[in-house]
Amino acid sequence: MHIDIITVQPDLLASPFSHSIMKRAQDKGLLTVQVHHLRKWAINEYGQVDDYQYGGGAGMVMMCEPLANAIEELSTERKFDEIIYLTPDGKTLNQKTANMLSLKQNLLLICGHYKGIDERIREKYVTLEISIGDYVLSGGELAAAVLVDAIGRLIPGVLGDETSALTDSFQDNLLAPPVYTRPVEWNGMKVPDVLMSGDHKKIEDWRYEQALQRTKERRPDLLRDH
Ligand code: 6GU
Repeated sequence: MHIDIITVQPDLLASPFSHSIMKRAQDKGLLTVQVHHLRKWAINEYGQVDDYQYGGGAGMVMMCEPLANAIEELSTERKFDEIIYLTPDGKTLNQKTANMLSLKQNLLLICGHYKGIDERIREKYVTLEISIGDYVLSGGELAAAVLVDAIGRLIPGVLGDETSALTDSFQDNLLAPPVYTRPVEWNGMKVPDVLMSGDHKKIEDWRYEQALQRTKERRPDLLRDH
């Protein structure tokens, strides 16, 4: 998979993809991420990419021309499966959307800043609008980093243990069960006996029950779709 990201704050996206699982995905050649500074497509020598909004009001709007030129140029290099705009008024990201996007070849992410991007760019180019939750960030960059991480680890072959993404929280609209490691007793608290029984069927049943219980208590809303 190749992911292009258009931003006015490339520094914010310099390091998140060079660690851990994201690094492994790139080292294995399964994921490449390219960050593009929108200034490259600025309309004048001052590097202008935003302007005042029609109708008045505080806050700048990212202009059509630089964005359109960036999108058009990158589209000559790659055929994008989705052009995604990160915005608080987009569809809230969930595991189902991450799964769907992890099977694509080429994605283009557009990070909004200030008051966002001119509506006409959304109309003409954007195929999917994503928010990462009901709170406001200063820009789309951290949301883009979250999205790339959520997608990247799901790309077939990225995770060493192929089954481990399948047992993540949310993968079946269930939260993950509790986990334990050594020592068997710590601060008077013991690891549940069943986990040391060696009975794989019993362990699997226990984990499922725990996951169900935890989801009922913490996220009953998820059980509707389970
Ligand atoms: Cl995608 N962008 C911004 N600016 N804020 C957000 C968001 C995105 N998702 C949640 N809050």
